[in-house]
Amino acid sequence: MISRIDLRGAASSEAGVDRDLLPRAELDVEAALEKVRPICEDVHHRGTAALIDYAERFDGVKIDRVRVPAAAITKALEELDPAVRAALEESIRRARIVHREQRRTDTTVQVVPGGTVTERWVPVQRVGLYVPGGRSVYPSSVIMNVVPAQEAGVGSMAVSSPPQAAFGGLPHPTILAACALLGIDEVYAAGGAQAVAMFAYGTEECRPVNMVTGPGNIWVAAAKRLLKGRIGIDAEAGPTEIAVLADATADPVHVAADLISQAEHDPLAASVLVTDSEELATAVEKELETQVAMTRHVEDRIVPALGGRQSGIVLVDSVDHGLAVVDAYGAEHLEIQTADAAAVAARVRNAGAIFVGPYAPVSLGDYAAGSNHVLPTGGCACHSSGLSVQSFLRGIHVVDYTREALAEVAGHVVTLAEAEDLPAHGAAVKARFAEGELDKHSD
Ligand code: HSO
Ligand code: ZN
Repeated sequence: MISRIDLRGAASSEAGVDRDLLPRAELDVEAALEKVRPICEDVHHRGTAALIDYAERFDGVKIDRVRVPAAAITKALEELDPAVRAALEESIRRARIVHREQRRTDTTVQVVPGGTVTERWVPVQRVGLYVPGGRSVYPSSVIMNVVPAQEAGVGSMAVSSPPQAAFGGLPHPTILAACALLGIDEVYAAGGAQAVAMFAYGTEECRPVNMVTGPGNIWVAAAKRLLKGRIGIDAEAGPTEIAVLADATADPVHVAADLISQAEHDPLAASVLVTDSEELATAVEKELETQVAMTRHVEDRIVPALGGRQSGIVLVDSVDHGLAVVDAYGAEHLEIQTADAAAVAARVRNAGAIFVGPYAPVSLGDYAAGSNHVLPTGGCACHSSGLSVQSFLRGIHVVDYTREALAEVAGHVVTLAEAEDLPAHGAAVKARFAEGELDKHSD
């Protein structure tokens, strides 16, 4: 069901681990760009009318407005299963505890007497959150996007999710209920690239936003890539990934369960075990057979995900070698299931999130650890981080210098301006002082 890749005997430094030997899915967003371009332009020009047409064409449902009425959102919460409501509330509570602490404070640095630079953290003014509605209806992802934005102080937020024929052209009721729990009352029934275009350009019903976040399929990713610049976007979300770094002390039952848990998302999901123990590898292979037979989504997602070239069991010489491999891979989720897991985890450099020891499975982070589950995929963990309060803030430098402080450094500014053949830059400084006045500051 899952292939083995034997890297034993290979170089063990990070530089020596060939990324191309490691399993990984490929997603061709570029090819989707040309398909989404006319859709985005159509929404730009025809607004709501275009969205209504696309609802019929892509979602198979006739709607006469895109904005979801407030009453539908309230009703969805009233009809929500109380156990699901309690779980969502606990998830929100924990996410808030963690994200609230992420809020950066402004810093003012006095560079010289009379010269200060303040870094002021200002929230993005208006954000659009895309929530998928096809195979994946994830109210947990609503929480993971909305909570950091709210804790950052984003003043205006709208959610969009595809209209569902089964629910009279409204988004899925659990998504609406999650919005209600989070205090979001501006919700639209639009999906795919057209929803991103709605947010970017605005329509009669929806004011344009400054930033669009949230997961989505390849069309959503392509629209975000196309409209980036006009809007800010979060990282492009590819299929989910789990890597487990485990030694002989790991429990194969846990490891197999965790590998299956993320394979359950998508036939392109990646489940990778990196281990120095051949016994563990064999035991996990056996466990996978047993556990897969007992779960759902087997043929359509789990079997293709585990059997795909993006998944595998990677055999390494040692935990140190394993660390080099997981750093080269840069997994979205990395579990450390080794002796002294915390010490091993502390040495990891590249991962979206790290889950330490036997009692921190990725599923905990998906729902209720308090951490965020919108994380970099496809190796982007080597340069990017997951969604956080920081994602919704801009650091604005506020430069405040007195006349005296400017005079002090004016000579250097003029010199650098001349060196760059930009004399007008120097002149802008000199214009503030009388002839000869700067000379006394020239040393
Ligand atoms: N593991 C997914 C998030 C998710 N899991 C939502 C369950 N629901 C990507 O981090
Ligand atoms: Zn998940």
